[in-house]
Amino acid sequence: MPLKAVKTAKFAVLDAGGLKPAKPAAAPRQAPAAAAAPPAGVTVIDDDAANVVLAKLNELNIAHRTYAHVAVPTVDEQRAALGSLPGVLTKNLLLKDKKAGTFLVTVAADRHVDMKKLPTLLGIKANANLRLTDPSILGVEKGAVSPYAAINDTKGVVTVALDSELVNSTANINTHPLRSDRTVSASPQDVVAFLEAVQHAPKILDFGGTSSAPPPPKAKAVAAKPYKKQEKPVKPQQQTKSRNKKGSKETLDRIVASKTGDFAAWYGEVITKSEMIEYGKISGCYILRPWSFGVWEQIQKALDGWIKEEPLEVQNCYFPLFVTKGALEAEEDHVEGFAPEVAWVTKSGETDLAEPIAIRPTSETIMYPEFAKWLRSHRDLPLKLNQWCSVVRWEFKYPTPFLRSREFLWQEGHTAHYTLEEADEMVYAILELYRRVYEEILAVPVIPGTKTEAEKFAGGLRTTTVEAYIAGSGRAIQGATSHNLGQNFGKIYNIAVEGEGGKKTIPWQTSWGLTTRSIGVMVMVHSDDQGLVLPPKVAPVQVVVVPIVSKTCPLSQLQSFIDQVKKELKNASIRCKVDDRGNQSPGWKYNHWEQKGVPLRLEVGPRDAAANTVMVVRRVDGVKASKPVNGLGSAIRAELDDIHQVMFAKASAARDSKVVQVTSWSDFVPALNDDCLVLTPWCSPKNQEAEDQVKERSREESLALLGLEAEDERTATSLAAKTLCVPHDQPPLPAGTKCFFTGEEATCWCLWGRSY
Ligand code: 87F
Repeated sequence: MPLKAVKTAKFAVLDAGGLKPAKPAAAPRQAPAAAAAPPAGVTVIDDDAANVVLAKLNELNIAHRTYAHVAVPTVDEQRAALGSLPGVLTKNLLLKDKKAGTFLVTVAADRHVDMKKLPTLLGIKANANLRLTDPSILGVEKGAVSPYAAINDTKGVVTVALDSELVNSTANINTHPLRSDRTVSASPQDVVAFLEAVQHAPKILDFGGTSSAPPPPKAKAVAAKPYKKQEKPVKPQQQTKSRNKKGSKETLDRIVASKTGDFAAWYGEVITKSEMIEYGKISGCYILRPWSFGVWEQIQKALDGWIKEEPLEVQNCYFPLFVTKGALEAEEDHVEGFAPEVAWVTKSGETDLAEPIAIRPTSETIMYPEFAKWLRSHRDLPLKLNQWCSVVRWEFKYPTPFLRSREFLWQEGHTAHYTLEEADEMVYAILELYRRVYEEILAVPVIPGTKTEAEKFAGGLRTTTVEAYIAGSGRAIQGATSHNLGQNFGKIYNIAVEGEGGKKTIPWQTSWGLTTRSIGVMVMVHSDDQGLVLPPKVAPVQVVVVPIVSKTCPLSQLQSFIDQVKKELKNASIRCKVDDRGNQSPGWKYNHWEQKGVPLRLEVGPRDAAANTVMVVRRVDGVKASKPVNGLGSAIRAELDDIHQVMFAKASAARDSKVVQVTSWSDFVPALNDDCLVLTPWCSPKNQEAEDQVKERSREESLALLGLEAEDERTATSLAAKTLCVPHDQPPLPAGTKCFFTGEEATCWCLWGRSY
């Protein structure tokens, strides 16, 4: 709903000195609308240096105008004083619930706030008893409350919520800088920037209802270029400075790009600023810092445990990194197509090797000659091996950390069985474990299915896959694969056993792999503009404890209470860390751990210690709740489980809203352009020719819509649709349903999408 601008006409203007010029390096900000002459009875002053809000606005180079007037503790009086000043006046409600905490809710002055719906909107218990509370906790008097007062909440007690209508409007916000005889006019984005800078990044919520004001400019019609996503504004560069204990300024390098604005830039910032990735010296090679390697260790721990236990009983092993030319090239189908990606060692020192040796891109050709030696009798079967290692594939396509790198970590499993059925069982059992890694560990929903002939691993019989969806880019991504290799490799590497009747039998083999790509998928699916959001099962730190220390309450005073909190958590096997660094403020620490995606923050101050409680804040939705220290371990466990569910539900809803069924070609490319995964009735997973045609036609139609001639060959994200899989969970296919492309009788539903 549009907001209503202030209409009446008795206002005062401060001189333009209140509008500080931006420093040359700072991103220019749009100045508030020029003001007319002040009405009688109003004094014009420059910014008051003693006013910490005005000082902060200047420090942040935020363009603003300050208006001086008589004290106007009510909105009506403020409106009467300011008259036709362009912009929106605000209603500011400081509300408290004993358990849920304190909230400052700011909406346009004429906006109705439904108090019944408010708790749910704020993400607290629906029956929370929110009451107006004394504004002295924000260091202001009644009538001077505004979002700017958050600057005085150095303990981070208050959660600020702004109406999305207010934030999305082009109208300036006119509100008090700690005193009711001043009004500051600044853009909504700048009010948000101010709040972020004072460690009170607001919740932006839709309060519904009606109010009227200048509507935001209409977005350009997208019809001309339906596929190109609507441009979203990129956040201006921000750095958060917060006072530390000693009063010095520490700078937190905040994320600048937004997930909806520039997804690729946003991803790059999230993984570097959360300290997951450092760029290596060689293109496509990345350093996994402890924060991402810790995630990988959790993935490893889960999957490694599952494959080792009954009924699978896979054993871990390790094979060499190198492979001879002969072994690598023994299986033509397998290497064909992959050959350009193989990296070779050709020298030792200055001497050429007699024959170059390859660095493993996968280990079939290294392992299977050994299988041939070890497998003699059917009693030697099944053989089930796995190795955790890195592999090298010298890709030509542009690399992306985690998703596509030249060296990556994975596990590769290789098994041999007496019968085809046993091999199939193995393939599906592993696929189910991969589904569980994504859904139960990473909280990422996936679609299990079988690849078409065109997309399967050429060296095998059939390939199964789990496919994930990345809403931020509208693309699908293969999460992991599990292949039934049939007897192909057995024939090539002479693997044969004496069967039950004494007859020579070639075993049926499988191979399967899950890589560090899974970390990239997890980051892309869950993280937000504040940074990483880690699913609790893989977070290297699940709970960070931040002591709220001050001059009157040094750390020593809280130490024994903190030890008690820590013990409770450790006893419940919760990975926790106390951030007791003395050189950073609590606010800085909140932002730092938020950027690193730690699922829960416990704020521990003197009042909490006295009450034997802690304030628990969730990364996923910012919900705060006070919890007793007694029984804290099990309460936090339950909270972590709930966070996992919330993350999975959120990601599932985002994915499900983009899975559509299409039965005719005319709807196909438009659906792709709408970032959808498209389920179509399909003639046959074996019809490679038709599949190629769909790929080509979807590419051509998309290019034509964009007015482009060709795609960059190195892009990892083509415009062409690919088959992702034939999902194992098939919708009903009524007899007589026709293939959406060939018009032949359909045999299955096939899932298509643009993919990584
Ligand atoms: C690149 C160069 C050489 C993929 C390659 O999926 C060979 C290959 O064989 C290659 N890229 N592949 C297919 C890998 C198949 C299979 N290997 C075991 C897996 C899972 C783990």
